[in-house]
Amino acid sequence: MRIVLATNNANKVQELKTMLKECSSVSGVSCISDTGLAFVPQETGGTFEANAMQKAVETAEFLAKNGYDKAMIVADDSGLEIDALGGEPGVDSALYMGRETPYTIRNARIIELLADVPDEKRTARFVCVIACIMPCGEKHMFRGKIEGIIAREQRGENGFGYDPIFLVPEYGKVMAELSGEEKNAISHRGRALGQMVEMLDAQDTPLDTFDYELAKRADNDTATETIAFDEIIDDLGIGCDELQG
Ligand code: ITT
Repeated sequence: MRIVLATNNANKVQELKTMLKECSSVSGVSCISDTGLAFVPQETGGTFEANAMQKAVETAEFLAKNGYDKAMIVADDSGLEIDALGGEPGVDSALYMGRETPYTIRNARIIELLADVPDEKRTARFVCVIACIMPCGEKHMFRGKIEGIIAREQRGENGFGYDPIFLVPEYGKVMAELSGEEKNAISHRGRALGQMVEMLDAQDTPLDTFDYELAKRADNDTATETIAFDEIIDDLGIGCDELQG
């Protein structure tokens, strides 16, 4: 089974590719930019589930039109929910204070906003929903989360985004102080992806049935099959397999 990651976030790509290396059901992982094509799916759903499935469906539809119709498409919608901010930034985590605003500035601002919030009310969680569309059109969603505390200062050099302010209580360290391996073992993304890998490993049909080179392009004269994406779009936002932390 080959996978195309429906994300333009290089940090997510790196984490997902690293974790999928261990999966025996997966023969190769690419991201949108690896195909030589450029595509930015919309995220207008308002929930992690709706956005993840929207990204998967739109990317699958775009790639199928360009000849990439036999890979499994995997999208990730994720973010940080801070209880003292009423769940913000939440689904808008990438856009919070402006997409181009450096995370050092965003994280400093969050620390400032929470300056008077006592330790016991600084609770937060990272959430990740992975939506995938199999080459046969079947779709699945998996949710992972990790609970933590918003730190009073930024620390650590690893990870990305809000990792420098997300304290993981059992480690006594912020996420950005954990190694990649440590983060992937406990993170929202690692937990959601772990459920997807379990689903792949449990498939009865040999997955290689659908496995072939991602080399065809729309301008090739080779005929390509396309998946019934209209059906998938009709079902957008439903069909969550598991909703567990
Ligand atoms: P794609 O839509 O192309 O996947 P994106 O960055 O726009 O990329 P999201 O809409 O899912 O993706 O926003 C996710 C944001 O949540 C991300 O940009 C970070 O700000 C934050 N985030 C998600 N996972 C994180 C993690 O593991 N560590 C730190 N911040 C994270």
